[in-house]
Amino acid sequence: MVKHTATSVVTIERFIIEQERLHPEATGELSGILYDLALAAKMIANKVRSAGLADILGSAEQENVQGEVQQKLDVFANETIIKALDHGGRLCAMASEEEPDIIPIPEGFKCGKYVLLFDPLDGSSNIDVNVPVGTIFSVVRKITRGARGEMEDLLQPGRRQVAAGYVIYGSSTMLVYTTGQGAHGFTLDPSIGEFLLSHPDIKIPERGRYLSVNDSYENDWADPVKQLMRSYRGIGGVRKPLSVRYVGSLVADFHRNLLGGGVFCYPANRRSPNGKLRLLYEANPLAFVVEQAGGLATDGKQRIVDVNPTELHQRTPLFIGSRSEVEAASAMLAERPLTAAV
Ligand code: P6P
Repeated sequence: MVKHTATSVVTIERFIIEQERLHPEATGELSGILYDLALAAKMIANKVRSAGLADILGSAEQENVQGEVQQKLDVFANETIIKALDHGGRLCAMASEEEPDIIPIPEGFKCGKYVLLFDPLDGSSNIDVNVPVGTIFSVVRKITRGARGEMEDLLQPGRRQVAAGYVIYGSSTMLVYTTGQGAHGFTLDPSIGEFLLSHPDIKIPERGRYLSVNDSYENDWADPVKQLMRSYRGIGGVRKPLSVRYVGSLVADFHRNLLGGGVFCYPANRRSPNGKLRLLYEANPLAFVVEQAGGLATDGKQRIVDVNPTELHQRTPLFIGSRSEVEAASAMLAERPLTAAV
């Protein structure tokens, strides 16, 4: 494997090929999925970039000045990803935050050996106020016998992921992904329409700087969670206080903590007894990325990637980021029930 630095001019396509060559048995199908995701990301980035101008904000099905029906951005993102990947012959099924059930490969298209699960545009309510949003994706292998994907292929624990990552549509557009050989970041150069390697082999700082949590739910948290948040804030003098940074957009909060060190927490609370974030296409892929970067992700009782899914859109409490802070969460929460405050 060529050792790249941030000054190497390496496109994501070239990097994917180099990683594929580490696996002589590779067929190129997983590489093809990553190419197609990068293409979809460029198309979504283009739309997000001009959203404020194209009267595309806010509610769906508005007619713009040309009388065209405007799609909501998350509908656009969802359809862009499906159309970019449904005919490549590498997938046997997909699942999306935007779709209630399994997304089959259209009749007439070849089915492949992988499954793609994704959140096409997480945090899309933030677009209207120009806050960064993101796409999150997870790839697992098909485990059932037939050609077409089944729900069982979708409901796999995160440790079975073969690839995962996210795109952040922020001051620049970045794609961060892993195939189990480190976590790597690529920044879109809009002048040439290429994702270029900008963050090779990302490593999250062992100790965090930032705490990302919405503490308006504090009254609804279980006592151990309240105690954990106090310790993160340095109350009791056990830990150095973390700076609170909460954007309210998961990918933006996660990405800042990945690069700068920190912990993102979305605990269970009385109103959301299983937390708010989705296991299969939000927590699992980010957990794969953060573990590859040397961090951790837990639901308070176990590694996120060890949770056995039972439903496609199931939610999970999430504590994810720097090793020191997530280990503190596991230590403080694991012994005691995390049912919300009674
Ligand atoms: P709250 C956005 O709606 C989202 O799904 C994530 O991107 C974000 O981290 C979370 O919800 C914010 O939730 O309850 O703090 O507004």
